[in-house]
Amino acid sequence: TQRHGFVVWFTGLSGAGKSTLTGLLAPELRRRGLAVEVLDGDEVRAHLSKGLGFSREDRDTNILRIAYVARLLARNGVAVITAAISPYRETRNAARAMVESDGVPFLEIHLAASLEACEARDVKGLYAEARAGKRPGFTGIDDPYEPPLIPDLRLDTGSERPEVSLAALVRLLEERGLV
Ligand code: GGZ
Repeated sequence: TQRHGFVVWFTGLSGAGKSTLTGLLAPELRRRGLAVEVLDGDEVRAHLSKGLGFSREDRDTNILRIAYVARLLARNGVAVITAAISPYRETRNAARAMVESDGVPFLEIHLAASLEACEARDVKGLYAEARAGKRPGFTGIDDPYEPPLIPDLRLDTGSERPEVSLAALVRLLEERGLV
């Protein structure tokens, strides 16, 4: 029996926990017998989107490429997890439309850690660089992030532990009959 693919689309600020949650969800889905592929912003920008910057146009190009590949994979039964900031509402909606045009379920998951929480962690020191003016156009500092109005799920990754977020996410996938 062919598995049905789907797309879990994480969106949130740098440091909101997209990669962390991806690192928990992917093995959990594999454990349940699903074929899983991850499209992480950093990884995609090293390969598929090499050379793109952080203007609105380049971010949109990046996101629509990720959506295109996610669609190809998911319509062949793969559970796809994407982890890019994807700051623009309209572009996320275009990503959803592309995926759903093939009848593939698309779940927009807002990792809603506040800017304050992300900046306090500053795992990679990027916020400090942005505040110092060394990274102009940094999301949340001097570049927009448009939160989803009606996400499939919103997780408070600023305060709750990643394992708790994961459990809520798996529950949603079960409710939707995807796992
Ligand atoms: C936002 C930036 C920027 C700027 C470099 N703005 O936490 P990270 O480091 O590892 O993830 C961020 C990543 C963002 O790439 P995405 O492909 O996810 O962005 S988008 O969806 O908007 O296309 C961050 C780093 O790249 N980074 N400069 N100016 N994040």
